Parts: sequence; structure tokens; C-alpha cells
Amino acid sequence: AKGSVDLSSDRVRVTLKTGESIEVLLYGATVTSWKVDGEEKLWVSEAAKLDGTKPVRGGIPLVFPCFGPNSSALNLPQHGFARLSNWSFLGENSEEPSSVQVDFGLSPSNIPDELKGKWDQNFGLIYSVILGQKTLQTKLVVQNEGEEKWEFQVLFHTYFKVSNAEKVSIKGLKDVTYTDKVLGGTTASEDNESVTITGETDRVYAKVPTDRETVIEQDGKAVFSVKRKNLEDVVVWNPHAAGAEKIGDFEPKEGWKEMVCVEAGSVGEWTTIEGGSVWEGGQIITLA
Ligand code: TA6
Repeated sequence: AKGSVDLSSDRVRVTLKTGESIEVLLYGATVTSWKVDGEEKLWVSEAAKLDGTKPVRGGIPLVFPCFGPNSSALNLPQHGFARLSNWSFLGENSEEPSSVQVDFGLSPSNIPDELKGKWDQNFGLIYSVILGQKTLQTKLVVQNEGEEKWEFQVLFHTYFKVSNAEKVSIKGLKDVTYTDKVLGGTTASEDNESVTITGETDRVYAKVPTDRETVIEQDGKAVFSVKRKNLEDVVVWNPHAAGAEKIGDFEPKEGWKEMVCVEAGSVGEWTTIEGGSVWEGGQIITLA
């Protein structure tokens, strides 16, 4: 076998014989660890709740069916209900010889009681996490199991672990229009080859060509690259010092220096899914 899959009461652990490993909490189907050669590649706050009492601060929270402030339009919590629901483990369904795929499912019955019926679309989600050598893929299949069409937003809220966010350059966003949430939602075109973190950064880069990789460089050296499939936007977020102070479960407060969120999603607009049809989108993270 190429690896092992272990289900415990609250999480799934996958370990490849080549040493890579991941942990996925059933709560939110949140990837909370991705290790390569024993080194953690995702940032998780030391104050992150892992007991299902609130969305995990770090790893890869899953945003669905709405992103950010749009959530109030659906009368849902910020970023929707996927990251705060208990998912079912659907087992290992590896398709490639050198990687292991684990699947998770969510249906209306899994949504927390207090949120049931707030978004009463007939949906089914299958979330796949695929661990390969130097790669981590996350893929979401959205099924409209009703007759009527509805619309949604989706995003993988990936917290990448870096050694110094102030020396990070994010490449692949030049000439893309972005909405700057720190500047109250103004839009601008990205003039720079590199996006850097010089203060609180919260930008939605819209309609980024999917043939473009987003590359995260540390001190000028590529560390991660993100390829998107059927996802048109990239969000860049770092709360910086002031922002971290305001987030209760963001610890240590200096931790903003060791993370950057580069988030593949479709959140600039709403994606419409016809009754009875299926939508799929994903990201492939490669260690440079
Ligand atoms: O990804 C960017 C963002 O929408 C920021 O505006 C910030 O709110 C971040 O997500 C974290 O959101 P959360 O609900 O997890 O605190």
C-alpha cells in the first residue's frame, strides 16, 4: 500500500509511505495539518477550537454557500455553514497510484439545528482531500438535488505557513482587478508582479485566468504554488498586527508573521447550478 488512512472519533489521518501526512477534522471537513518531511505546511492558531464549538482558525476552512459579508443576505453565519457542520467520512477513494484520496459528505441533515432551513436548498456536497508527494488537492462537488436552480459561493480558506509574511511575495495576480476590503471595497487593478504584505491585507482578486498559477515566494524563493480548477477568484488575506489583535482565537498575536491566506474560490459573483446538475471545483497546492 502507498499509505494508511485512520479514522478516529473526530478526525481522519492519512500518512503516505513517502512521509507526507494530513489530518482532517470531521467538523467542517477542515484540513488541520499537512506535513511534508515532518514539517507543517499549514498555519493553525494556538487558540484554534478543534472541538466543534467554532470554525477552526487556520488550516483549510471550507467556505460554502456564501463568502464573507454576503452571508448575511442568506441569513447565515460568515462564510456559510460548511466549515461549522459535522461531515460524514465517505472513505478512501484513491484514483491515482501515488496519492491517497479521502472523501467527506454533507447534506442538509448534517447542518447544525439552529441553521437548518435558513438556506433551504436541496444540496449535496462531496469534499475530496488528496495527498500526494509534495501536493495537496482539495476538490468540492456540489450537487443540486432539487428541481429549481440556485446559486452559491465557494472558497478554500487556506492558511499557508511561512517563515516571515513581511518577506513574502505572491505572484500571478498582475493586471487582475481586485476589491480591497481594507479600503472599504474599492477596486483597483494590480500593477505589481508581486503582492506583498505591508499591512492588513484583504483583497478579492476577481476572474484570475485559471491557466495562471498563484505562487507564494518567501525571500524571493517559490515555496507554494496554487493551481485552480473551475475557480475564478483568489483572495489574499493577512490581518497583520492590528487585525490579529481583534481576532480572539488568533494566537500568538505575532502569528500573522507566520501565515498568509491565499484562497482559491468563486466568490466575486454567485455560481448558478441548475436543478439536478453537478458542479465541481478544486485547488492543487504544490510544494515548490
Ligand atoms: O478571507 C478573508 C476574510 O473574508 C477576511 O475578511 C477575514 O474575515 C477572514 O476571511 C477570516 O474570516 P473568519 O470568519 O474566519 O474570521
